[in-house]
Order: sequence, then structure tokens, then C-alpha cells
Amino acid sequence: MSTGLRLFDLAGADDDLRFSPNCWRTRLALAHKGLPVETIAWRFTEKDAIAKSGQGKVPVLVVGDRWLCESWDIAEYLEDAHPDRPSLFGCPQGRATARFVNQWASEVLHPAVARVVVPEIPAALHEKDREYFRRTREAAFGQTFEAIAAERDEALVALDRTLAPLRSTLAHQPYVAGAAPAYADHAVFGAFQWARVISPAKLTAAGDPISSWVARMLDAYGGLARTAKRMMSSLPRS
Ligand SMILES: N[C@@H](CCC(=O)N[C@@H](CS)C(=O)NCC(=O)O)C(=O)O
Repeated sequence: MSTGLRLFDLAGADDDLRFSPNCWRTRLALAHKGLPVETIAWRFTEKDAIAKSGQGKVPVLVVGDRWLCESWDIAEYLEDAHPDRPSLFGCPQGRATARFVNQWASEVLHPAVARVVVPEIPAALHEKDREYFRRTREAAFGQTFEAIAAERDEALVALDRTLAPLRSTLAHQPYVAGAAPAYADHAVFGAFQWARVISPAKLTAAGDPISSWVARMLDAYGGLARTAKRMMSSLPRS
């Protein structure tokens, strides 16, 4: 089935290396809705290609003549445009709670994962993106990549603390959204897929309820996330 949907999706030097946590949210939401999409490899400095969205970040989903951005807004659009397909939120309360989960992931989890993986990203990037990425991220962190990399052990300890509420939740239920995956899972899992694609770092240990959930999310939607290309293709696949 062709839906004519096109998604601008962040890529490394290799077109197939897709590592954006926010784009993964959208790809999983589209898979959940059973909507095929053509993904377009996009680089940080290709702002012109997505100018019609009125901003400079991905995901950008093109639906006919509409250029949608912001992963949360795209999820709401998909839910409202396709009410007949599997729901991303379940009910109005589910939508509101998923928004909180989404914001926790964006505002707390992403920065904690970034401190672990960001110094590894330049090696994966297209040459034309490297200077832009270093300049903008070092300004955001107020530290050089070398200084961030030197604090990696502390960053892993801080991340582990950040993951505590996710861990205790997943000790009681298989998915963040309950018995089956939904957008609350997509919103959080994007960060784990980001790290998995770009870095050899292990964010959680075997036996951790989060590790079991990550494995279930990798297998969901026909193994969409598990089969994604990784930077370290020689790593044992988790
Ligand atoms: N709040 C936005 C964040 C989007 C975002 O930060 N995207 C990154 C890739 S993960 C990006 O395109 N950055 C472009 C840049 O920094 O120039 C969302 O949820 O979609």
C-alpha cells in the first residue's frame, strides 16, 4: 500500500545509519499505525531540504502538501488522521499521560544518554556535518567532547539513576503503556535505539527489566529497530 508519506530521517555518512531518537519515535509510530513510509536520509546541515516545515530539525513528515515537524505533534497528527488504525494513546487520559512520558524522555532521558554517546557521534557523521555538530553541541553542553568523554563513567552512573522510574515500572508490566507497546514506549525507546545505533555503550545490564523491554521493542513491528544498521556492525547484537 502506498501512502505517499515521506519522512526526513537523520543519517550518518552512511545513508542507512539512522540514529535520531526523535526520528525513531516517528518511525515506530508509523509502524504501529501500519503506515508505510519512504524515509529520506537527511544531514544536520541540509536545512534547505526541510525549509518548508518552517524550522531546521527532524523528524519532518511530508503528507501531501503538509510538512509536519516535532515528533509529538506528528504522533498526534497520525492518531487523529487514522483513528481506524491501532491507537498510539488508547484514550484521552492515555494521550495526556503519554505526553508526560514524552517530555520526561526529551527533557531528562535524552540529556542523560547524550552525555554517554555524544562524543562518539562525530565519527559516524557525514564530513559536511562534523564541524556544525561539534560547534553546536559543545556550545550546548558548555564543554568540549574530550571533556565530556573523560566523564563517561560518571555519566553512566547518573544515567542509571535517571532510569530508576523506568526500571521499577517495567518490573511490573511488559511495556510503558501496559500490556502492549504504544506511543509512550516509542517516546522512551527512541533514546535506547539512538545509543544502540551509534555507540558500543551498554546502558543497562542483563537481568535489568529495562534490558528485557528493549529486547521486546527491538522485536516489535517485525523487528524494525533490531534490523537497523549500527555503527559497530561487528558488535554482538543485543
Ligand atoms: N522537539 C523535537 C526535537 C527534534 C530534534 O532535536 N531533532 C534533531 C535530531 S534528533 C535535529 O534535527 N537536530 C538538528 C540540529 O541540531 O541542527 C522533536 O521532538 O521532534
